[in-house]
Amino acid sequence: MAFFKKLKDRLFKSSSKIDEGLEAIVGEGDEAEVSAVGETVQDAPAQAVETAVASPDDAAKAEKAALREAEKVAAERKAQIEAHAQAAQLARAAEARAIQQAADEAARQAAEAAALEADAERRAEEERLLEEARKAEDARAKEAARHAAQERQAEEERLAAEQARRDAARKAAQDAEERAAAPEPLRATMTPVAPDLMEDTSSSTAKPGLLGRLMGRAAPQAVRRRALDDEMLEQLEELLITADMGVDTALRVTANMAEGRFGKKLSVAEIKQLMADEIARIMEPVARPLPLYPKTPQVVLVVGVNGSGKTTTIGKLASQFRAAGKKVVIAAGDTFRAAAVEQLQVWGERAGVPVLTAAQGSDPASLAFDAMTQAQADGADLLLIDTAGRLQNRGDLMEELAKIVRVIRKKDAEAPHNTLLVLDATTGQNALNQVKVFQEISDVSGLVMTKLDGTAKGGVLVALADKFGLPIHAIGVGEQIDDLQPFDPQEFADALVGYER
Ligand SMILES: Nc1nc2c(ncn2[C@@H]2O[C@H](COP(=O)(O)OP(=O)(O)OP(=O)(O)O)[C@@H](O)[C@H]2O)c(=O)[nH]1
Ligand SMILES: [Mg+2]
Repeated sequence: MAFFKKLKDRLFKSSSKIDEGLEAIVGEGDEAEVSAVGETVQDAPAQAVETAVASPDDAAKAEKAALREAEKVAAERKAQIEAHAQAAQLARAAEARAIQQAADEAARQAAEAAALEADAERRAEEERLLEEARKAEDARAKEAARHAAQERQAEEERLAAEQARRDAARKAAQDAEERAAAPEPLRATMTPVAPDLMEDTSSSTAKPGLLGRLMGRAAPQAVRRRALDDEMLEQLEELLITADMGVDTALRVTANMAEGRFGKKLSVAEIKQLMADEIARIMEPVARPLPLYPKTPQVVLVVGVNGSGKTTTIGKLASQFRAAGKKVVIAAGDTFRAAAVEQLQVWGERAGVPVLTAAQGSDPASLAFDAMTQAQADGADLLLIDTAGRLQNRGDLMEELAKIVRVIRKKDAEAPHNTLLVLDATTGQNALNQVKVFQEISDVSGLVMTKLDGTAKGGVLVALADKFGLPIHAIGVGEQIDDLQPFDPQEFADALVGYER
């Protein structure tokens, strides 16, 4: 019995260490078998002795039978013990398998749980990424919508500006027509600045006396004044901006006007003078006539957008140089339109200057080269080259201008000596943009501002001087041959603000 107890104890104590348990079991089994067989064998002779008392034969038989019986019992006992040992071993193995299975099951469940968790995490991450992508897409859509709205607005503003420009041009044309009989000076056609200063004054106007009123006579006009304050400066700024001076330049002009004068009472005339002087100060450094060089022929390349006044300006320039005793040749480099060539021929005739032309659609660069050859052969002082202003295709125009420059440089490495950008004053602030664009595609050396006779937007010239500092060689003040004037900053500034000296 001790064997089973030990076995049982071991089995349950060391169930996790199956190997060890098995060793121990097998070791103890051998011992138990030996002692069990011994016990059985000791019991059997006792019975045989008891039966031998009856008769010697019978006793011998009985002893034999008892011995056989004892052997049989011992064999059965041994078989029984072996069966038990086997059953116990099977039970232990089954239990170990069950434990192993339970462990496997636990591990499988843990792995499954981990996989589920990983899966949940992955799904959460996917969800997060999707959410982010959705948000990014939303943001992109919003941005695109905002951009489209801005573009729409910009387009509307551009169209409005275009319309305003056309209206101004139409009005300018009407004004020009009206003035044609007796052309007015530039000054009279510009919008006087500071028109509403009279409304806000600090000094009262004396009323006419009784007699004066009865007689219908007005009292002498008192000079109205207003203290220079923030509000007034803002009004002045706005006024300058409406004259297309641009915000930055308008601010600079008013800030300089205010310096040391804050709180001071100023009359309209004083304000106009201050303003005109400030504007003239900005314009002074850029007022430079077209420089003439000793090297001839001096090549002047004339560039600018469609309709800015290039051809007209070339006609006027040719006429003035001719009048100054210079020999001039014109090249009709705008071979794109037949009408452009004819227009230039008319100007050439008026100015008494030869105009070199080429067939419509032919290469302007080759015409420029021929014109250069002829100008050199004729000993001309100046070669003025007209160009097409098709900015619709900037790349083409850039290439066209670059090619003209390339070929004339074969004749004179320093040509063109001047690249004149012609700007239309009626385009207002757009002129600033045109300068930027033409500076990118050509080597602009100076400006001519046309149509200053018919616009309230002359202020853009101040902004141009302030921003780019390019020389302003001349201004166009009409369509006639002598309507091109040297640029006089003080006269221009006075005309712009409506100040009479
Ligand atoms: N009032 C006024 N009109 C001008 C002035 N300069 C040019 N013009 C007019 O502006 C229009 C266009 O002038 P053009 O000389 O043909 O302009 P362009 O730059 O050669 O034009 P494209 O050859 O089409 O590129 C014409 O009707 C000119 O009479 C100016 O100073 N004052
Ligand atoms: Mg032209």
